[in-house]
Order: sequence, then structure tokens, then C-alpha cells
Amino acid sequence: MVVLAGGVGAAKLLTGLVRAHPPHDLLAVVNTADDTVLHGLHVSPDLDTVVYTLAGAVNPDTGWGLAGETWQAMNALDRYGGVTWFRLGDRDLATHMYRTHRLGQGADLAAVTAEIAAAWGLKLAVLPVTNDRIETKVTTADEGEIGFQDYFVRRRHDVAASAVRVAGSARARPSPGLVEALDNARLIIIAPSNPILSIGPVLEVPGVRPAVAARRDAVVAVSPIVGGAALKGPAGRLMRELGHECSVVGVARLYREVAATLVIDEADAHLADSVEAVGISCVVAPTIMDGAESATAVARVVLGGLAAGGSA
Ligand code: FO1
Repeated sequence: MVVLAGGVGAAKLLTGLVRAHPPHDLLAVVNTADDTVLHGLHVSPDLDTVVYTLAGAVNPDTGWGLAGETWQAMNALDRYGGVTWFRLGDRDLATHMYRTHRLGQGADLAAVTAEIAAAWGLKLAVLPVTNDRIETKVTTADEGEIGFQDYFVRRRHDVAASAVRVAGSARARPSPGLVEALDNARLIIIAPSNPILSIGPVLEVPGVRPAVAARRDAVVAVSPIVGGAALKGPAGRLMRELGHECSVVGVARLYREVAATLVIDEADAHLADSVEAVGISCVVAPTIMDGAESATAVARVVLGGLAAGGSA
């Protein structure tokens, strides 16, 4: 079973999936277009969010970074006027140091990620979508094109955006084994991550979108839009700014070529017929994940999604 994943929303669903399904049968394929290099260190926020969350070590207040983190290094860096708007906790820094060191030794990101996931005791496989560098760029009204973390963290995604592109995607190759995993998966799950900023870059790596589309009947997506708004982050605003309807119907239109089933929240039950009119089977269920139990319940819905949606 393959899960296409961004950061926080995907990590929550994965928490439920590992409780509802044997973890060794799960492969999380994670966006790396948010990756950034800071202080000479390779930071992979979505990979780390998935790993820390599944390890039970994530900061519960933010959904990223480590619980109980300290900030001595950031405070010391502040003295020099270094970059501190992107906060790297002391223990989190060790992950970026290790990753950067191993990449420098010639290991690829997939191998290093497997090492990090194993060190945190994870039983499912976590795979970056590509070993090649891909970078989301956002065109803003006042600063032109800026890097993803500049947009997301420095500008707090509180600026108008007119375009998003994934630099490097044309040359990127899917991680080894990814296309085969998609070809053979019984179920492909699109996590409730940002369809433009998180799932978009995953699908944009050459070979991935066609491989998912070829398995459309086996693909279940979970809407990250509930009640006309994103649960977290800029998905809602960005969908509107880029000309998409900010609703489960807008999500259905974005996914109609790659997914046969869309799980929407009960709050959007009245839009189920409109989703089906787009050409996607619709499953209505509670989708808010505020703890392990609700995440497991959503996972169970997703695992049964094809049958419930009547499209398998
Ligand atoms: N998000 C913030 O809003 N502010 C931060 O300072 C920040 C630091 C950070 C450090 C490590 C990490 O793995 C994630 C971090 N994030 C931070 C979250 C990250 O920017 C976003 O969650 C993702 O890139 C979007 O999926």
C-alpha cells in the first residue's frame, strides 16, 4: 500500500494507518520540494515531520519539530545575526547534521531517510519521492518568485501568490522502486495534504503522475479541505488565488485524473453529489484527526474506501 504524503496532515493519517494495517505493508512517499539548505545543512521538513510523528516524538503544538525541544543553537546564532526565522531546535539539528553528512559521503536521500526512519524505530517504509533536488517556488505580488520556506515560514504564507512551480522537476527521477510500488500497490492513498504545495510536487516528478493515473481505480484521496477551508496552512487561500474552487469539489477537480474515490468530511456531505458529478466516487465520513483514535477511524474509512465508494 502506497501513501502519497506531505507533512503534518499526512503524518496524522499515517499514525492511523499503522494502527489499522500492518506497517511493513505501508510505503509513505513523501514530498521533498519543501527541502531547504540552511547553515549548510540539508533540511527535509516533510520527511522529518512524518518520521517524528510516527515515532511519537513530534512537537504536538506545532505538528513539526521535536517535542520538548530546546533552542540554544538558534539563540547563539542570533548573536551573529544568522538566519533564525526558520527555527531549528537543538535535537532536530542532529537530524539535519546526520543527513547532510551522509549525503556528503555519497549516500542518496532515500538511503539516508531509511537510516533515519530505522533509528526512530519505524516499521513502515518512508521514501522521498525523488533523490534529486526539487524545489517549490512561489510567485508573490511584492517579491516576485521566492523559495517555498521563504513563502511559508518567513512570509507566514500571508502574501498573495499568483503561481507555483517545482524547479528541477523536469530532470528529477522517481526514487528507485517507486514506480514499481505504484504499479503493484493494492491501494494508493493520497493523504490530506496540500494538493498544490505537497501532493502537486510528488505527482510532478516525471513518471509518478502517469503511474498513479494508470492505477486510478485503486486510488483513494482524502480531502484536506473541510467546510470550505484548509484545516491547516495555506491550501485554501492558495487554491483560490490559483483559480481553483476552495471546496471538496475543487479538490475533486484537481484529483479527478488520478483518483477514483475522494473521502470528504461530514461537514461537506451536502457537496457529495457535486463531487460525484466531477467523476469521482465520494465517501462521506468524519475526517478530523485530533488524536490516534480519530486518525485510526479515518484510516479505516480510507482502507475500505474503494468498496464504500463503489468504484473498485
Ligand atoms: N514551520 C514554521 O512555521 N516555522 C519554523 O520555524 C519551522 C521550522 C521547521 C524546522 C524543521 C522542520 O522539519 C519543519 C519546520 N517548519 C517550520 C515546518 C515546515 O516549514 C512546514 O511544515 C513544511 O515545510 C510544510 O509542509
